[in-house]
Amino acid sequence: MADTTDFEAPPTDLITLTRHILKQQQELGERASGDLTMLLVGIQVTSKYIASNVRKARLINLVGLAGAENVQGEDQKKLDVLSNDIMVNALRASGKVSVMVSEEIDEAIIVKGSKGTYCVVFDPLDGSSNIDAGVNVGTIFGVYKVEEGKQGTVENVLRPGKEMVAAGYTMYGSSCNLVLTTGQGVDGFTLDEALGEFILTHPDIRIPDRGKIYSFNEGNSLHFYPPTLKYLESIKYPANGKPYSARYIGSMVADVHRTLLYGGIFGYPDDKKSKDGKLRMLYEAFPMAFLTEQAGGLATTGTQRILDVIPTNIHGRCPVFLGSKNDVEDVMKFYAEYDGEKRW
Ligand code: AHM
Ligand code: MG
Repeated sequence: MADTTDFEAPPTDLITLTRHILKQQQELGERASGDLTMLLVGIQVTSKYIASNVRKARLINLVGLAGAENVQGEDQKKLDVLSNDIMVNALRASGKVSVMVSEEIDEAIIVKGSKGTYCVVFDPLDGSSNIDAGVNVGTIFGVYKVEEGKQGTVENVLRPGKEMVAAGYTMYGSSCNLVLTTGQGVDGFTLDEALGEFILTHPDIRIPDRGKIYSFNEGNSLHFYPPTLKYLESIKYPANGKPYSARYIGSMVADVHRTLLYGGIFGYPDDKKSKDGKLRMLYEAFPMAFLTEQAGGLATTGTQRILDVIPTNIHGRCPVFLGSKNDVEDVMKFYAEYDGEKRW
C-alpha cells in the first residue's frame, strides 16, 4: 500500500494555535494553571470573528464612520466599534481577565467581581483609516499578569512592557495571520478558513540582523528632529551607493509584519508636532517591541529600550523605532550623536 510519502500530499500533522499553546503550557508543568491558554484561545476566536467581519465589511454596510470620536479625538469607524465590542465581550466572558484597556475606550475597564489574574491591553482594529480601501488592518494585544488579591486596579496595567507575559497581533489581509509570543520566541499562524483554525505556518520567526527596507511616514519630514533626518539621509544616500527601499503601508500591523519577515526598520519618531510620537505605548508600542525582541531584533524610542518605558497614562504615547538589530543600532547612534540638536 502506498503511503503519503510516495506522493505530494497535504500535511497530515497540522499544528493548530490551540495545540501550540497547550504544548507551551505543558512545558511549564505544574507552574501553569491553564488560564493563559484559555485566554489566548479566547483571543483567537475574536480574531476569527473580526476577520470575518472585515472580509464582508463592504457587503454588510460596515464601512464608514460610526458617528463618534474615540479618546484620541479620532473618528471611530463602524468596524472599530464592532471589533472593540467583540474583544470586550469575549475577554469579559473568559473569566480570566480583571482589567482591560482598549484604544477605543477612555477609561480602563475593570471587570467587577472577576477573579481573573490577567489584564489585556488592545487596539481592536489598528490602521482602520485604511479599511475602506481594503488595505491590511489588524488587532494588537498585550497581556499582563497580576497577583491574586491585587487585581482590579488601573495600576495593574501601568507597568513597563517588559512585564508582559504574552503579546501578539492578528493581521487581516490577503490572508489572516496571527503572530504570537509568550516569551519563548515568536510563531506565526495562518487562518485556514475551511478548517476555521489558525495553523502554524511561520515557526520561530527570526528577524535578519540587517534589512534593506525602511518604513517611515516621510510626509512628516518637515517636523522631524535632526537624528531622524540624518538617519534617513544615511540610508537614502549611503556611501556604498546602495540605498534602502521605502515601504510604508500606514497600518502598523502590516508594516511590522513585513519588518519581522524581511528585516529592515519601522519608525514612528517623536517630532516637533508630536512630542511623544503618535503610537500608543500600552497597546501598540509594547506588544510590537516584545515581539520584535523575541524575534532577535531591537525596539527603541531612540534613547531608551521601549520595553523599559514606564507608562503614566493608559493612552500615553512613545516614539518607536523597531526591526533588525543593526538597523536599529544605527538609529540609536544618530540619537546619541545629534541629541544636543534635538530639543530641538
Ligand atoms: P490608529 O490606531 O488610529 O489606526 O493609528 C495607528 C496607525 C498605525 O497603524 C500606523 O503605523 C500609523 O497610525 C500611521 O500613521 P500616519 O497616518 O500618521 O502615518
Ligand atoms: Mg491603533
